[in-house]
Amino acid sequence: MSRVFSGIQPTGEPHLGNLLGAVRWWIADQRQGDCFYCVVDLHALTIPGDPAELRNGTLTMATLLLAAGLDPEACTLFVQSHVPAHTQLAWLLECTASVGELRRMTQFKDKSARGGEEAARAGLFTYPVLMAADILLYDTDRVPVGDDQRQHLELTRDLAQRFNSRYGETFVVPEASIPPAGRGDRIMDLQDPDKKMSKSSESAQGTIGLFDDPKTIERKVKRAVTDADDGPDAVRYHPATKPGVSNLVELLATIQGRRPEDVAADYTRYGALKADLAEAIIALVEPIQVAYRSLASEPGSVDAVLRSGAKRAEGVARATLARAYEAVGLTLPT
Ligand code: ATP
Ligand code: LTN
Repeated sequence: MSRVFSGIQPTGEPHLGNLLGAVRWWIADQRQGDCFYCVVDLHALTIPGDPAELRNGTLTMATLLLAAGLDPEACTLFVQSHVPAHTQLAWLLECTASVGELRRMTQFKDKSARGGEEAARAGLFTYPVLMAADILLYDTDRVPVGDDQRQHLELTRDLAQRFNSRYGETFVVPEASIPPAGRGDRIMDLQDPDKKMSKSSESAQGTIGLFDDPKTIERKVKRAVTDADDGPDAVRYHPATKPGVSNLVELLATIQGRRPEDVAADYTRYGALKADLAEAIIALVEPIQVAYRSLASEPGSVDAVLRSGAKRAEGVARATLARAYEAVGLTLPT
């Protein structure tokens, strides 16, 4: 059985991009492989945030993942900070990565641009190394993520290969598993279709939150940016020249499991496309919200899932860490 690992940050409102680009694939994988899914709370500390929000966000995210369809009988769901091996391996990998290659990470450039690199947290710079540690600890074969994580996965592979050639075979070299282009790999912001839909963006109107109510979803979809021309053949799938409408077509196609070109052929004007899209999104998120409310009414059960998840994760992670310690010449306490 192949080993699958992926992670999601607990801060900010989870959105449609997270569901279509990642979580939906996690659910589909959970009975095909031996899957570990992680709420990466340590990664959330790389940007400013409120402790109470992080605390609540971690439980909210775990509850939402279960509500969306993760089955704790079929996969291992846990919180990153509950398994200390993640930060322990991260140090060995920081001593494997170079400053130059971390500098090339576009997510660091984007996220540090706001407040300036000088003020950015050092943890934001080393973020991808902790992510590599997450993945490599579990002898992971496959990592289901959205397209924005491609570069981090390449780095993870480079670090695994470098470590193996320096110290001897220690890590499995993982593959990224990204949805096919146009099938949820990169959902764009509805107000700014050149930017990806993101938890940390300021564009609340451009992001469809998984907790949004039907009215809000309708409004956001209706106001989504398209282009000026709304003639009889305005609906076309052409991301390069019509990014706004192509994103809407792609969303509907992804939800319906069809090709974007086929969906575009069903419509002429924007209005009908937007109405059908809003309806499809509501039908997708409503059952998740219902399940969420029911799970949230008994938080003790989610805690129990996380506790047993951490226990199982710990067993696997500790063995890999011991191998890596041994390989670099650290002595393990007996
Ligand atoms: P942030 O904006 O704070 O970086 P995020 O919205 O990217 O957050 P993450 O927790 O970093 O969310 O990502 C969880 C998963 O969702 C990752 O696999 C990521 O690739 C995927 N993902 C995030 N945004 C999108 C998107 N717009 N389209 C497709 N997949 C996405
Ligand atoms: N960096 C990812 C979140 C993340 C992750 C991981 C994804 C942290 N560790 C391990 C896959 C595997 C993000 O920002 N989306």
